[in-house]
Amino acid sequence: SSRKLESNLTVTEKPLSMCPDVPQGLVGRLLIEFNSPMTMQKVQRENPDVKDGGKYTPSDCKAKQKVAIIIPFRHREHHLKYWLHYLHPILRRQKINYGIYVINQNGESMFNRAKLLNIGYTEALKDGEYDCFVFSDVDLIPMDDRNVYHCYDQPRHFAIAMDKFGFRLPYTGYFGGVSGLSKEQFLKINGFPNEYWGWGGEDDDIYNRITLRGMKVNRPDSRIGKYRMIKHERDKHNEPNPQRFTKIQNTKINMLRDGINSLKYQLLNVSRFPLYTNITVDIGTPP
Ligand code: UDH
Repeated sequence: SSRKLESNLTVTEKPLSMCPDVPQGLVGRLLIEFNSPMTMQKVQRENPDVKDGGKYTPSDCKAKQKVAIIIPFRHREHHLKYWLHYLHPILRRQKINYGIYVINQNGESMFNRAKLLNIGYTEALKDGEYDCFVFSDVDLIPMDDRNVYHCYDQPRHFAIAMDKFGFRLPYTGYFGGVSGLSKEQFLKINGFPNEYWGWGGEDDDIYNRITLRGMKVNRPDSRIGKYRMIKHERDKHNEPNPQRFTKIQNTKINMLRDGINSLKYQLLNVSRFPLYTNITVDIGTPP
């Protein structure tokens, strides 16, 4: 009946307005420490509004972007607990519509950070209509929530002032730690290189790709871009790559064939945990 229709219309919720460019409710500078004991159970209790697989959507406004946060990973469970403990509340205050993807390299062969990030991009898109990708090391925590984890007009470098580098950019072309590219920006550079095995160089290669395609890295103010890194020793099977210096000389040629257009891996497992989605992959071994 029309009465019924009328009452149905009254309960229809009015559409949410867009989230403001500068989110309300940010607190600014944060106290970050890694001494207090941390358990996954505790972090889960702290974040009841996060949905299975580590998904969150602001409830009081409509976010402009959908952001996949990609973490390259192997044997860093202890760091992941702190990362989730600090980042979920920050991202919530930033009014980000997001999902967390931990890309776990199976086995003990040489680590390959950039290839894991390419896999994160690919797998996240199978799971949701993401238009922005934030790539974060598992041991880096922003010290200020005004460092907003979404995408910008140009590729964004977030981790510009880490404690281990004396809170300064180590060199002008540094693009390591935490970065963010829109889907369009990522595809414009053919994604990231798959051929950097072991530590180093892959972030410089990404920086080269960005500038070679006429884009310019965008950064926050240095007071806002401060980070704490969880102290750790060098991991096994991630030794410095001696080829990195020559490889970054050849980005211009190599980026045409090595990237998201040449990515090959084997998907082993996808698990949705309460605070993140774990994706375990076999990425092969260096040639
Ligand atoms: N990562 C892992 N597992 C590994 C290696 C790397 O999860 O075995 C991931 C993790 O997200 C890490 C990121 O890749 O944050 C970058 O690797 P890294 O932390 O080894 O690189 P970073 O430059 O440290 O931060 C280099 C070793 C410093 C040794 C200092 C000893 N005092």
